[in-house]
Amino acid sequence: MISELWSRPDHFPTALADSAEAVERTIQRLLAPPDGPEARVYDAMRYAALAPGKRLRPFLVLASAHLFSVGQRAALQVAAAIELVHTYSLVHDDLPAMDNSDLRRGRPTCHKAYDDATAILAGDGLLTLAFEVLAHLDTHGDPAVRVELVAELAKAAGAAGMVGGQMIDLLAEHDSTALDIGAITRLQRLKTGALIAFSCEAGAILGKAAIEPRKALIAYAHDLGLAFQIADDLLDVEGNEEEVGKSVRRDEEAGKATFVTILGVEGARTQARALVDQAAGHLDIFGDKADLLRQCARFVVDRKS
Ligand code: GRG
Repeated sequence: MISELWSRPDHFPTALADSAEAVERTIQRLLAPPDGPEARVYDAMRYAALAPGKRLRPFLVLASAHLFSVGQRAALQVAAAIELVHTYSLVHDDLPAMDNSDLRRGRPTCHKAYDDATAILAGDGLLTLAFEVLAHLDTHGDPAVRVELVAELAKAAGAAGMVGGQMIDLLAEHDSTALDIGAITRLQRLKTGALIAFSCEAGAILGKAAIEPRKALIAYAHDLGLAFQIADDLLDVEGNEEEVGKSVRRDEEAGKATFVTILGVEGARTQARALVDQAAGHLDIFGDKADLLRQCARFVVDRKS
């Protein structure tokens, strides 16, 4: 049972820490380095994936799977897979050809610690491993469930999701008037929201849930994803590098249109809080069992990193 992972199943910060520990153990197992010179790419993959991240997406997988009483091993496989894809996106986003960042998760970025080519390969290795994990028998006994997980994650991570969002973002760079609020919302739904939505839906896929609870989780995830992005934009303006663990003021330097440039700091904060309330409202059908997901929505906008 997933709830056995949580030493305090009613307390979000502890549940997040317990989930993170379990998912890190799973990633350690999945990334056991081989003998031979290819070990270097495993080192770089481990460096990036085991760096201290919040493990928010894995938490969403575990908490959504908990709603449908999914087994712990299956949920941890999917939780690790989503974290591998997320980490790949960070490694590639930090490269000189994209965001050109030196700091990630409080450490030198993967290409700074290794080199550009190794970082590209590490990202490729993380992305492809995620699909190997989803296709593994440990993830679910029913091959139809495994195929659905593979197809949904591919959609969320690919050109119809995160990659597409990143493309729009790169095209709009250096032009703060290129995107209006509708266009920014769409861009972020793709770039950040699609993986968050998959994380929430994954529990329903694993649990072979009915359409109604599945729709409720997708609606929750959409509001949560936007609130998360607004909070990220606020951190870029208000946070400090040490606490946030990555370079800040990058949006301003790049002259980027963000929720904050359009809504202002206070407007963005108000919008993020309204989205959190709306997100929590979608969970009513799950009763108390969704309390951690409700607390998670608050955390997403109150976080400092
Ligand atoms: C390179 C295909 C490709 C996509 C990159 C996700 C992404 C797209 C870029 C990351 C840049 C960025 C700062 C996006 C804003 C939202 C976001 C994904 C923040 C990082 O996620 P957190 O806060 O990070 O969950 P941790 O380190 O805690 O896992």
